[in-house]
Amino acid sequence: MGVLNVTPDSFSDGGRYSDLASAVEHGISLYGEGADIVDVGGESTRPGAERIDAATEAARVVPVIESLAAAGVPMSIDTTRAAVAEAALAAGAIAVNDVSGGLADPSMASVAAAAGCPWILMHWRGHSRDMQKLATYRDVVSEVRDELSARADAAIAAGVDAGRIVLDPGLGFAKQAEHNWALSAHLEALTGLGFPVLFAASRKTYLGRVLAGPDGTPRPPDGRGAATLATSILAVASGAWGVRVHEVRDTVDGLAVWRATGSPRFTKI
Ligand code: PMM
Repeated sequence: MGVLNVTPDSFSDGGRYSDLASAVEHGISLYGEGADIVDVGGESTRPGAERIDAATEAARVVPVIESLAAAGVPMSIDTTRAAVAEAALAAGAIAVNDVSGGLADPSMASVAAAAGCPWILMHWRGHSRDMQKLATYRDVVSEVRDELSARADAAIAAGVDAGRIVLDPGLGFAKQAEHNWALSAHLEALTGLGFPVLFAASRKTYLGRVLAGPDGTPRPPDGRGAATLATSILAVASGAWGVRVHEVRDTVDGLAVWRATGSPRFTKI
């Protein structure tokens, strides 16, 4: 999954693709580099981000989705809002990526159920402005597993086909670095729930911290590509179904090497 943020303020690519032409060009290039799906988002979810309204969010993503659909690019819509998801699906998106796991907007489940599309449910405890205050766990692996399992149950109860659900640990969302690492090391707790698992570590701050220089300053997002690739390969080798990344070409190359070891585990949903 290639990342296309049509936002002025995302943590690593904010502002780069906020006009229609550059967003469409980048989406086409991610697909050309081998992304199976391009994830289009119009609202930044970086820690501390303030919310925008639904009309602004839809106005950012819908024209991009229309153009990319016309170019034959498969897309998911990265949104927590049912109205934005509905508009994006009508414009040509084929899946919903909901970082709130259906919690932010009670209408999202009925949109996903009616569309019959894949729905990515990410582990989430609250909106970006104050989510890091919610990063308290006794045992992060079992708590994230149980909270995600509850979200999947709620989706199925609302009429979503279980075969269309994808789970995501939500790295960096109400998580400290040690929580992200624990989840990465115990991905089997999530894959064991029986749903495909999406792993989305790309360029996140906890990788920058591992790569910090002697003064402790985290490596900036543009310098986190190799670390991202390492996490992606480890995740796929641990059973992840997909990886959400900014750098598609390197990821495709890394996965080709992994696949050459004879352990193909890719399935389409
Ligand atoms: N992270 C971001 C945005 N969308 N979606 C899923 N499913 N999982 C994530 O971890 C996730 C996401 C924030 O990162 P970005 O600024 O690189 O998009």
